[in-house]
Amino acid sequence: DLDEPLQKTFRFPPVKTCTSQDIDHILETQSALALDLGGTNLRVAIVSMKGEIVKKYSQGNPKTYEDRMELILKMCVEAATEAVDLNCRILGVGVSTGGRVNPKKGLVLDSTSLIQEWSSVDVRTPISDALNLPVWVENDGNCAALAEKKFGHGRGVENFVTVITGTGIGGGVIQHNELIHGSSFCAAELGHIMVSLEGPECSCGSRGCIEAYASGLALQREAKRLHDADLLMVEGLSLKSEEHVTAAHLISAAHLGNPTAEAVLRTAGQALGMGIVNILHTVNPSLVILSGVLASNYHGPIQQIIGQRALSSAQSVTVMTSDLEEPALLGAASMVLDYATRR
Ligand code: ADP
Ligand code: BMX
Ligand code: MG
Ligand code: CA
Ligand code: ZN
Repeated sequence: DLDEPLQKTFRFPPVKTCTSQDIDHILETQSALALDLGGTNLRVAIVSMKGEIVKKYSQGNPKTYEDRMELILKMCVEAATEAVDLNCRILGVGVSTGGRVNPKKGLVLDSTSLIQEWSSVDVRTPISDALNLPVWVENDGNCAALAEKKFGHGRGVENFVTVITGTGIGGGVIQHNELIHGSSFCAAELGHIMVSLEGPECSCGSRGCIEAYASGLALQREAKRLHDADLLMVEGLSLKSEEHVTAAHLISAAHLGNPTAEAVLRTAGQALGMGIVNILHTVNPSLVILSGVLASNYHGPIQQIIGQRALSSAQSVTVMTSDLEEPALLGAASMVLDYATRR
């Protein structure tokens, strides 16, 4: 409300009446398509500006390049079509994937055996061509860190690290408010921090990596081993004869007091804890955020190992469990949403 003299100085343009089309446009929610490709699952979601997952699609991640790319395009087209009915305006596509990623080029450089036929792959071009939208690609652990920075416990935190457990273990490092990528896009592969000279084999080809001790796949391997040796079952644990043995069974068995399962879980927690101490001594974050299906099981053990094994100046770190539903998907979306709203 300007004073009269000012109203004369500033000549306001005539008020334009909104057409119903303009109003529809305003009511549309600006959104992103987000993809997450992991060792087990392929997820696609429509994500709103506020970080709400409007709709989510899940499939197994196919084992070959061809099948995977075909499914990616099919799921994206389906989601983009449904977005119209949901009144979501898709601004672009964000892709989170396991493997070393060159985000400038939209390339997956190389992958461990968790994702087969996923090395030297141009992920951007086929998706961008099929949907006619801009596409961002980033490593899944790095995406999880971006999600925490925008929507989670990492908001306003200058130096933090995230560790996400799924089939493997992903990581992301925020240093001075930015992701670190390193000299050849291999920084923050935190799952492959080694905590023993020998140790279990890892899907990266090495051994003793924290992923080989504490990931979903590692716990599933141990669950099977115990089951084969008749050491898994305990009163209260239900496992039908045709049912697959999973990490969840091992965790249940441990919680039900099976001492062998407890020992496996303790070793996993210790290995992960040691790995995190190594991270503290490398980048000295003020916060470590744990996410993924196994996060809550590891929170206590990690804090204990930090207390026992970290240098005193690193003890001030806070360890938290994420409260985000799907960090990797949300981080993938954030690349689109941040770009679209840049000033
Ligand atoms: P991806 O690795 O494909 O990104 P997810 O993050 O969805 O996939 O994690 C899948 C992994 O988590 C699988 O190894 C699965 O066995 C394990 N998992 C899923 N649900 C549970 C659960 N409730 N408890 C323990 N492990 C689980
Ligand atoms: C593996 C590696 C990481 C990834 C991590 C978590 C590949 C294909 N993956 O360590 O890049 O961040 O798994 O992946 O090289 P997820 O399958 O548990 O989501
Ligand atoms: Mg994942
Ligand atoms: Ca990473
Ligand atoms: Zn490894």
